[in-house]
Amino acid sequence: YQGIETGVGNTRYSGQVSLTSTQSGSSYNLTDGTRGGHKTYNLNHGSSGTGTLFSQSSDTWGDGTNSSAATAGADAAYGAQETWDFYKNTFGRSGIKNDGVGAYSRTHYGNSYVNAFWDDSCFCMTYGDGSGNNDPLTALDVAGHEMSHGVTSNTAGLDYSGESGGLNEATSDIFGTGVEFYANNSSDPGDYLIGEKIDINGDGTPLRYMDKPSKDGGSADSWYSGVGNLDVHYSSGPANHMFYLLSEGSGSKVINGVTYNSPTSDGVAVTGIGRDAALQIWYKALTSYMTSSTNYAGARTAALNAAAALYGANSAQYAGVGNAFAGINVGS
Ligand code: ASN
Ligand code: ZN
Ligand code: CA
Repeated sequence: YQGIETGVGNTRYSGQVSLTSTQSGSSYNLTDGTRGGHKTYNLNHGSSGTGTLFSQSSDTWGDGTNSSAATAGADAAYGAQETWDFYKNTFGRSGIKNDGVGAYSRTHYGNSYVNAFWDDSCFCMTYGDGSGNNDPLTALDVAGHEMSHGVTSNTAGLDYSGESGGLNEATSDIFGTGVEFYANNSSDPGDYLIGEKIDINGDGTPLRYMDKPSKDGGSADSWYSGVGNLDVHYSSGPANHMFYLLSEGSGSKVINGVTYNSPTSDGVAVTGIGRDAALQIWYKALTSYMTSSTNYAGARTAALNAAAALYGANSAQYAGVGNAFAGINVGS
């Protein structure tokens, strides 16, 4: 017997979730036959190949702690599932290449590896276990961020350096955040913070802040000539900030219990158009108008073109894009 099943994941970061698994004879494995056959593997601290597909005799995965290797598997499988569903149900995109084919995830990479990454050459996701193998990098926004690198590679192909590199990184933060809000998980509710669950700084602070990116100590809040010389995880700041302003507007706001305070570069207040419209505009800009060399000025034109195509050139959404870019010192 072989068939698609609904199992239970006891995750580290997202509580108890349902996971699509596969039954094969008397065992179950983490293959998601409803999402392009996405598979989740255990590298068991190796750093090459795939390791082994998570397989066991029960369809309950992990115990919510690191003492079960399958806990990270459950988080990774959940992240892949929610990322697939976000792209499918928000944009009608079927998988990273929009061809209905799933990727695969590898967990427990190396030892104390404090990163996660998408690799175009294997078409796969890899997660480290974090410092002291204690904080696996398997949170929902990280999963969505990394797999969105695959979407960018297969669409605009934004070069991973200079201003286009910052736009590439911001695109992953924007859609990773989109995945987190989409999942609507009570253990990991949507926010405009990146990596708030993985404690990468060891003091409980997130890796990045979209409302005011400079809070991370390295990111730029607004565009300036030379912003492209920053590391791409810092030159992403202005675009993350633009996306926050476009979604929620400037000033102070509490969302799901988190307080944001977003300034504009020119002090002119900006009104948000809502996250759903902002996501549609950024996705259309990425997939229809941006190219590998798009810079911040080009991103503004791409987003304006996208807003005009989706909502019309006289729409509040079109005006909102212009205002949000003005708020990061791009355009007027
Ligand atoms: N986590 C890093 C990132 O997505 C790893 C990388 O691929 N540069 O930016
Ligand atoms: Zn990235
Ligand atoms: Ca987040």
